[in-house]
Amino acid sequence: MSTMKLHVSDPASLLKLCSTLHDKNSVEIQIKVNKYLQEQTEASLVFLVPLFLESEEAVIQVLGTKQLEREMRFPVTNNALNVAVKRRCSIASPSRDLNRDLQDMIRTVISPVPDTFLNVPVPHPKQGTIALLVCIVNYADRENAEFICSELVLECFRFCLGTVLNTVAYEEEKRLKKQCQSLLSVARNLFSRLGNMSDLLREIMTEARKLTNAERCSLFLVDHDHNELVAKVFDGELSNQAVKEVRLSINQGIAGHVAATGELLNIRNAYSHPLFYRGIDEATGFRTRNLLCFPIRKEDVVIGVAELCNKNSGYCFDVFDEEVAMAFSIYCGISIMHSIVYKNIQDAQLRSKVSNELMMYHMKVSDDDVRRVSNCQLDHTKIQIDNFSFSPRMILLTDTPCFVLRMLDDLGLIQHFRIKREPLIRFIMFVKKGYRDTPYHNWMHAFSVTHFAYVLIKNLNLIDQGYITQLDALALMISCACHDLDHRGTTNAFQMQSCTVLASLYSSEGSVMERHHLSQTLCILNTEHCNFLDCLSPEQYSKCLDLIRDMILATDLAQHIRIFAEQQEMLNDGYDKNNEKHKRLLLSLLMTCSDLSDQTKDWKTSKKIAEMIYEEFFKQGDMEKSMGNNPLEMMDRDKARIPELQIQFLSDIVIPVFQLLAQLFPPAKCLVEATEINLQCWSRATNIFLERWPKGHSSMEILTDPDFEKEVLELLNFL
Ligand code: 7OP
Ligand code: ZN
Repeated sequence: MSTMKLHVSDPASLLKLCSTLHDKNSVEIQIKVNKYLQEQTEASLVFLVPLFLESEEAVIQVLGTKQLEREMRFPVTNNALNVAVKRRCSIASPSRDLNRDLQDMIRTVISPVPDTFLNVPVPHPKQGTIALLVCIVNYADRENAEFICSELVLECFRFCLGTVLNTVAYEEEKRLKKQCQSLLSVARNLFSRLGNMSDLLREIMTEARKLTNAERCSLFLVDHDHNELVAKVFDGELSNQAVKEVRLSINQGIAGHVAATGELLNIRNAYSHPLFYRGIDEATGFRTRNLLCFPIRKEDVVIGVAELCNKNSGYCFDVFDEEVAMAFSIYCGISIMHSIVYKNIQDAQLRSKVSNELMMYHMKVSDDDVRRVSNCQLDHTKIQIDNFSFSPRMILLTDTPCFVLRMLDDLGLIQHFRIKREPLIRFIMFVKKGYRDTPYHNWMHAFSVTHFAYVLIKNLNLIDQGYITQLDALALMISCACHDLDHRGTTNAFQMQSCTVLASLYSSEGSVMERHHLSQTLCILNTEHCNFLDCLSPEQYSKCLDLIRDMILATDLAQHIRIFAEQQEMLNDGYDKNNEKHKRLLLSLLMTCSDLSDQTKDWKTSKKIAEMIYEEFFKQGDMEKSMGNNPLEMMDRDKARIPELQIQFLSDIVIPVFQLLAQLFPPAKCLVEATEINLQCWSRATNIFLERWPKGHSSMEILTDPDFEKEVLELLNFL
């Protein structure tokens, strides 16, 4: 226990010191310790250098009894102090081996700076590392002076080390917390300016100057194509577009070096640095003293360089500034990249808008086309189109716009809403053009669906009986006409599987194609001279668009299957005309019925529709095969047993839908019956089909063989 005995210290003074170390402030504590050690060693100056081992940094806050205006941080690695740390014993070093800054600082307390000073390392009793250094300047000249000083220090810190280290660590934590907070608020500031690149760059420099207390700043972006640096912000002023851009070669000067190496440069004396270019100072009369130049990266690539010039208040940039600059540069990199991405997205959006305008312009429906429809010479009373058994597909393609007009007229909608004919006709003709030439999902399909909705509204007296309003009826008719706009003859599953543009736009919300049909509808509606809905009040207009949205999305069979149970429940509980939810379910049901209405026509139609649908399905199946995917059996021309698939489709989906309709509207029973006849036909067809199939006929050949249709009909007539 002899080590516990004090060799040189005066126990009373040391105890007195210990009893006063209760401040929560490392400066106060260091002043007291320094003062004690100055008295005991009779030195003119004692100061402590606490070490942060993780960061290999030293920090000096107090010289003797004087608190520095600004704490000094520097790396211990390249320093005279490091010798004592490495050797772990007291050592007298020449003062000139100290940092220039530190020498300057000491000069403010003792001038001239003495030649040597004693450096005493204090080890951490548990960790075995050096916790701090004590520097003793001008100590009493006595025998064994160095030994006595070291002993005084070690004995002192045997009691005070914990207090000193803990307060220093506590303040370091506080400093880091503050640094984090200020970086966070910088990040918030930067990230709110992503929409405007020049605004962002200016703000980056303002923040960088604020954080490091620099006098001036410049920012360069790297132009990798030309190996050049482009000056974006000079001295806090955004470079004017009118003034020619300032460009530097990437291997020129300090900024070029930083861009090339990606490493931060902290230059304490600009004029003695070989890379420094005096030309600018000479031209501007500005005097550059010191520089902190750091890279801004996107991942590993340097995309920019920031140059901070002249630390205010006469100091140099220190380790603290370097640290902040590196953290800050990460935010700069992220915000610059995001700003670029944001700009690209905005540009892409604008370009797509412009090209859409161009397309719309060329797709333009001429005034002549519109006039032809509005002056239609057809005798519309000659054919009666308003019954369930009428086949809209027998109407000539060129006459269809006129018939849409006639249906809307007949429902009293044009008159009721005072719809202007010209934009309405133009809208209808745009919609017609918006369909592709696919086997099934083409304009004739949309037209026949629209016709069926018309027959439903008219024959079931939906408006007069208060089931739906005129606005609902209008939205229903528009939805039918538009519900498959720009269909590509492929399913939702196909879009997802082959990662089409449409899938990337809409797959997260489901009903990929239906969302596209809706988007196309709104696009046409917003085209010049097409918005025939501007006669609606704003409330009616937005309600109408909501209805259109719901109804187009309802044409996804997956959506129908989701809400089928709700529709059943609604009809079992009794339909309530005043219930908004009931009305929505009814409108969805009307859409589904209209979309599937082909199957309520005669057998010839049912079979013809199957031909079209399987032609489309098989084309998709072929594409899937060529992409190395396995199509559904239904889409595979070598596997699809069409009659069986039709039986399944009619009995599982179509008949239940029309049964629901007939449950609410008894006159619709005929639709169920007509579909059931087709079901029977497909039943008969199964045998004929299976007979021919093994003989090498493809499923499509069998279906399109005229004898097939006849044979099925004959079998039916036998009944
Ligand atoms: N008749 C039809 C369709 C066969 C009027 C569609 C499907 C689902 C299950 C078959 C099946 C097809 C589907 C409409 C009409 C149109 C139904 C969506 C289809 N006869 N199909 N078919 N459909 O996905 F067993 F392709 F748009
Ligand atoms: Zn459809």
